[in-house]
Amino acid sequence: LFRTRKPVVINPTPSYSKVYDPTMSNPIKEFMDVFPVIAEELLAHLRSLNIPQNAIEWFDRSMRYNVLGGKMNRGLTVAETLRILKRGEPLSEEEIFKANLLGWCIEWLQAFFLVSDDIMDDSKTRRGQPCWFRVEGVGNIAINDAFILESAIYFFLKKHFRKDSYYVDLIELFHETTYQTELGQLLDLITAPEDNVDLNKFSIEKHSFIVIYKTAYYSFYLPVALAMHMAGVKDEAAFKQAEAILLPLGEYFQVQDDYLDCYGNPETIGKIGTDIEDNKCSWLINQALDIASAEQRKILDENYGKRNEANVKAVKEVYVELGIEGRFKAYEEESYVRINALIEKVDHPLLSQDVFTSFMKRIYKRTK
Ligand code: DMA
Ligand code: MG
Ligand code: MG
Ligand code: MG
Repeated sequence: LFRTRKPVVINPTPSYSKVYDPTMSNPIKEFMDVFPVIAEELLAHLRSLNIPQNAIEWFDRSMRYNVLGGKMNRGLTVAETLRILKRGEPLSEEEIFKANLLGWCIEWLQAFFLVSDDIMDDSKTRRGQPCWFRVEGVGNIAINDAFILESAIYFFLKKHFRKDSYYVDLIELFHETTYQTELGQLLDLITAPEDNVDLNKFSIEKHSFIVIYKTAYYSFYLPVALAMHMAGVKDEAAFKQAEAILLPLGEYFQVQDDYLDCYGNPETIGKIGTDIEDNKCSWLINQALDIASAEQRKILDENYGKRNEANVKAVKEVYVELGIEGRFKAYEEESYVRINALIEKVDHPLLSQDVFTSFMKRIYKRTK
C-alpha cells in the first residue's frame, strides 16, 4: 500500500485537489487555504517527536482520506456565523483564520465520528470511496486512527487559542458535544441489535432522542456556539435561544439523512444505505410502524434487520404501499414552516435570524 514513498510535504493530493477549485468563492477559498497550514502543523509536530517516517505517512494519509472530501457545511458555518454576528463589520485576517480553524476542528471531529460510525454500521462507502476500515491494510487500525483524528482537535485548540479568554469554553464545548454524540450513537446502536430484531423497541420519541444527540448537537449547535464564543457572547440565554432552533434543525437534517439512506442516489450522497439491514430505528420504519396493517406489520417483522437483498426489497415494498416517501415530503414541508416560525421569534440582541435562515436555505430539500 505504501510502496511509492513521497516526502511528507503538503502537496495537493488527489483528494485535496478534488475539493479545491481555484474559482471558488472567497469564504470557501479562505476555508480551504487553512487546511494545508494546519495539516503541516500536525506533521511538523510528529517530526519533532522523531516518530518513524512510516507512521507520519500513515497519519497523513488517514487525515486526508477522512477529513477531506465532504460537503464541509459544518466547517464553513463558523466563519459565516461569525460574520453575521459581527453585523458585517469586516473580520481581521486573524479572525478569519481562527474561525476557519474552528471549522476544521469540526471537520476533524466529524472524521473521527464517521470512521467509527462506518465500522459500527458495517458500511461500504463514504464520500464516494470505500470506508476507511475497508481500505486494504487498514482494518482495525481505523479504530486508533479515529482516536487520533479526535486528538488533533485539542492540539489545534491549544496551539491557537491557549491565550484567549474563551479557550476553556472551546475545550468544554468540544468535550460536551463529543459526549452528546456518543450518547446518541449508543442509543442508535443498542436500539438496533443485530441478533434480535424487535420492532417494538422503536418509537418516534426514541428516534428523536437518537437524532438530536447523534447529529444535531455536533452538526448544528456546535458550529454556531463556536462562532458565538469567538464573537465574545457570554450570555447563557443567547446560547439557549440558538440551541432551541438548531436542535430542531438538526433533527430535520437527520430525518433527511434517514430518508436519503433509502431513497437517495448513492452516486450523489456518496454512500450506500444500510439502515434496513442494520435494524436501525430510522424515521422511515417508525412512520411505517405507525400506519401498517397487521399483514404489513408481519412482513416488516420478518424482513427488517436482515442482510439479504430479498428482505430489504420486501421492506421497501411495504414502504411503497404505505406511501412513506409522501409522508416524508409532508414532514419536510411541515418542518420548513415550523422551524421558520421558530426563527422568526429569535430576538436576542446578540443573535441574528440570518444565522438560522442561512442554515435552512442550505438544507431544505437537500439531495445530498
Ligand atoms: C450519523 O448517523 C451520526 C454520526 C455521529 C456519524 P448515521 O449512521 O445515520 O450516518 P451515515 O448515514 O452518514 O452513516
Ligand atoms: Mg452510519
Ligand atoms: Mg450510525
Ligand atoms: Mg444515515
